[in-house]
Parts: sequence; structure tokens; C-alpha cells
Amino acid sequence: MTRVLITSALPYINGVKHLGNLVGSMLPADVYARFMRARGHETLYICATDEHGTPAELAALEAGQDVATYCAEQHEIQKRLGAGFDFSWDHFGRSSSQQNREITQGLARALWQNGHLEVRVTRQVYSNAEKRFLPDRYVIGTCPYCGYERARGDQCENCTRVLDPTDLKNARSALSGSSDIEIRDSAHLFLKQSTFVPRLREWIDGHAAGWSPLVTSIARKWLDEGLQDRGITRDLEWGVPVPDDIAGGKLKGKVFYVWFDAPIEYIGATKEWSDQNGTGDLWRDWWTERETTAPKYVRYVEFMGKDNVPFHTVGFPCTLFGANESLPEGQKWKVVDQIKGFNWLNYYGGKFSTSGKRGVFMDAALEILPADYWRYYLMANAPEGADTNFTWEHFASVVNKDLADVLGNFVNRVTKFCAARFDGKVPGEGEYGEDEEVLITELGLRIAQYTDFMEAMEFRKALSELRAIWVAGNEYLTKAGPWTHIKTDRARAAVGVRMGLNLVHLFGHLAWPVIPHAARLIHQAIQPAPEIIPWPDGAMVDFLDQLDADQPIAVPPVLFAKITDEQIAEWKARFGGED
Ligand code: B3M
Ligand code: ZN
Repeated sequence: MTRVLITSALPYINGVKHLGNLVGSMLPADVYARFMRARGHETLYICATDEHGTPAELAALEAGQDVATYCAEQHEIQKRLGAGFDFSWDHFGRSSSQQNREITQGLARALWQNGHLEVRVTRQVYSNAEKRFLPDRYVIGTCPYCGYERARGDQCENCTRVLDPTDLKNARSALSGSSDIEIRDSAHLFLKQSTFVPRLREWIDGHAAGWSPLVTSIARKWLDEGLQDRGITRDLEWGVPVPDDIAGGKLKGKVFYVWFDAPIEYIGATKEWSDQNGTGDLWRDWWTERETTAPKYVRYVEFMGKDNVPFHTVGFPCTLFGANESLPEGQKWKVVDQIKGFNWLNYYGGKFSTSGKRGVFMDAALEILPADYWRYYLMANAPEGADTNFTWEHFASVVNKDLADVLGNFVNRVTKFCAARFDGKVPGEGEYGEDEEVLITELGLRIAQYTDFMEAMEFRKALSELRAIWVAGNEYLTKAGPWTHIKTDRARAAVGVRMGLNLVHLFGHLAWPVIPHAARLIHQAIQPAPEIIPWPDGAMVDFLDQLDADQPIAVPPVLFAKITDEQIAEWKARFGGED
């Protein structure tokens, strides 16, 4: 048994997230966290809202609210929607918390003391119209690399390159559109990332075998192109203030760059969690490795979209490596062991867009269907190897086939038949024979594969195996045909029904990480289960003969309703479709 620390990339505070955001971060992290818990590992799943930087300020401005009020409100909204999607966060924190402020300042102080930071006078975009500096996303313009015309000052959405506002051509203010701008000098702190290159390369090489090509190629590209030192402070008011004891107060009034404090919030949120639970310094057990006292080994897994990879394979590890020297002898900060990166989910071949009202966002998704429909579809079509595409037609066909027909109908048929013909009790007559043995062997193999794919975080393959398990159950039941035998051979019908009920129960266990609500309904009908529904281990033959004879069962409510053509038409009109 290991301790497993899981973090999802932190959703920006600037509004409700869309399905593409979900499938690349919070959702797979949740499925994996549930799976780890089901396997008996001590698991901590941490997420938070990312509340600093220009995205937060710009959104607050647009909403006509001061930024603190805006963030507080939006945090509650995101938290509620996350609960609606059944995310099993152990804690959903806020990067603007006091805990994150202290830890961020502490790590910066350590970096300063260890000589990894430097004050440099930089050229910054200054708006004459607005009489202020315009860092990061406050500037928009043309990307010098790919020519995308609405590139933001921090990163080009189109080619994912990280930019500096002064790199942009035709730069203008994102606040007013004014191009009355000039370049002014401003002192900032730089993290000397270039000195970490050998260390980073060794670390990345050491993990390359376990990371996907998507992740290692992005990580290596940054090193191969020559790693730049990064400015980690900004001329803004909202953010974690640079403490006066760094650089002799030369940076008074400035704050840390959002990408400096956001990953640190993984640690900050863990401290929020331990403070909230009155467990004091427990967060340190998850975040510091102590060679001397040999704590339980922590395996740390991060989930994110591909644009976030550089910050997690270069930026954040540099912070932690550089701060290690300030820890007591024999201790070091925990760095990530496994990174699961995702490509994009597109909407009818284009981007999901908040401003263009294109695509489905978390709030609207839950208005039209329960979470399990989305969870299953998105995980079965996760953009792992390449970008994938959402269309209502595809969504409806997957839901109707996999969830309504293959799983839902099976559960319904078996339980209804048992209620009608066996008095709603698990029939004890008859013995399992050859058909049952064949099924048990097949399921044993398939479940081992499903387990391996989940362990490897290969979610598409995992879910296709899960579906194959449901299909095998259906095929067995068709062959066993208890509705035919009931008239002539009650014991034979009983065997089919008993196995059918055991299969329903098994499906409830296997499906819990992906579709927790349906798994719970199944258990409520067949047999009560603990809050964490354990992974079936041990011999399949025992698991599939687990229900006691005469144990009462109920018919669960319809698990998944079919999506109709009318609904597809309605949703396409509401959310935008191909036209
Ligand atoms: N807030 C989310 C994004 O880029 C960004 C992730 C931070 S993870 C520390 O979509
Ligand atoms: Zn670009």
C-alpha cells in the first residue's frame, strides 16, 4: 500500500469551465483518485481555484466587481459545480488563501537565500491611456511565432508558446484596446532556471519511461530550445506580495507571477486541508520526503492539459529543487512522479469558447443531464493520443449504446425478472456449469486488463475494456436465457438469474470510479456498499458467487435514459453545432 497524492491543474477563477477543461484535468484526476481509493491506497486528491494574475483581474473587471469579491463568488460556484460532477476532492482550495501566501513567500525566500533569484531591470509594456503597466494577458497582439492575431501576452493559445508581452506585434491593451503604449523599465525577480538544466534533464530522463510521449516531448522541447530564466514577479496589486526581506525591499508593492504561486497552491491547498481538519503539520508528510525517518512512500501524480505541461516539468520543479537547500538535512520537497497530460477536446472541430458561447460548460451540462452521462462519455473519448471531437450525435450514440443498452438494460432485465419470477430474492437453486466457468475465466482476464489500464491511466483503453465486460455479461445472459427455461427448468433459470445478479453487483464495483452515482444505485438495489466501493480482488469465481441465496434485491430506477433525436436538435440549437 502506498500513499497517493493526486492534483488536478487548478481551474482559473474566471468563470465556469467547459467540458474540454474537465476532461483534461479534474475529471480524470477524480476517476484515478477513486480507483486508487478503491484499491485500498491512502489517497489525497487536491484541487483549488487559481485566483491570481490577469485572468482573474480581467474577469472581475468585466463582471463589474472588485477582484476579491469576484473570486470569492466564483470559487463557490466552481465548488458547487465540482460537487455536481461528483468530484471527490479531499480539498478544493483557493490560491488566494493565507496558507498559499505563506508557503509561496517562504519558497521565494528560500530561493533568494540560496542564490537562485536575481533582480533584473526589465522592459515592460506601459499604457499611457490607462497609466499602468500591462503585464501578461493585459496585452494582446500577433504571435511572433505563428502569426495568430489574438495571442495573449503570456502565452499563445494557438501554438502554446510562452511569450513575453513585448514579443507581441501590433500590441494593444486588453483593457481598452488602446495601442497608445510604451516600454518602460521595471525591476523584477528572475528565477535562474537556466542553471537547473542539467538537473532537470536528468530528472526528466529518469521519468521518461513512465510519462507519455506528449509530456516528455513538451518537457524536452523546452530544455532543447534553451531554457530561459523566468520573471516571477509582476507590476500588479492582486496576488501574493513579494516580502520586504527579499532583495532589500526593492520589489515593494509588486506581486508574484500567477504561474509562480499557482502550482505552489497544490501545497497551499494541502495545508488548508490539514488546518481545516485540525491535523496541524500533516501536510508536510505529503510534501516533504525525509530520508532519515523513512516515511510512507508518497507517489505524486499530476493531471493537466498540454499547455500546462511546461510549468509542471520545468517551472515548478525548479522552485522545489532550488528551495531544497533550505530544508533540514535529509529532507526535500516532493516533486511529481507521474504526469498525465491531455490533448484538446474540440467542439465540432473548433475550440470551445466562452465569449463565443460555443460548446458546453459545467453548469449547462448538469442542467440537461446527470454527471454520470458526461463522466462516462468524456473518459471513453478522452483526448489522450490526439485531439478528439465532441458532437451531440456522437455523444448520444455512446450514451444510448453503452450506458442505456449495454449496462442499463442489463441491470434492468435481470433485476426485473428476479422480482417477477423469484420473488425479488437471489435464487439459490442449481449449480454453476460450463457456461458460467467460461464467463468467469473471460471476466478474470478482462478485469485484469481493465485494472492495468486504469493503473497506467490509459483511460480510453480502460473504458473500452469496461464496456467489453458489460458486453460479456449481456452475451452470457442471452445464452443462459432464464426467461425461456423458467417454464420448463426452474433450477436452470435460477442459475442464469443468480449469475446475472452477481454480474450486476460486479458492474457496480467496476464502474464506481467512472460513474459513481449509477454504481451507488446498483448497490442500493443489490447489496449495500461502503462509501468507497472496493475494487473486486481475489478470485473471480468467488466474487461472482457472492450474493447469498434468498438475499432480497430491488429493481433500481432506470440508470440511463436514451437521448432522443429531439433532444439532440434542441441542444444543437442551444449550444451551437456545425453551422
Ligand atoms: N490555471 C489552468 C489553465 O491553464 C491553469 C492551471 C494552473 S495549474 C497550477 O487552464
Ligand atoms: Zn503562436
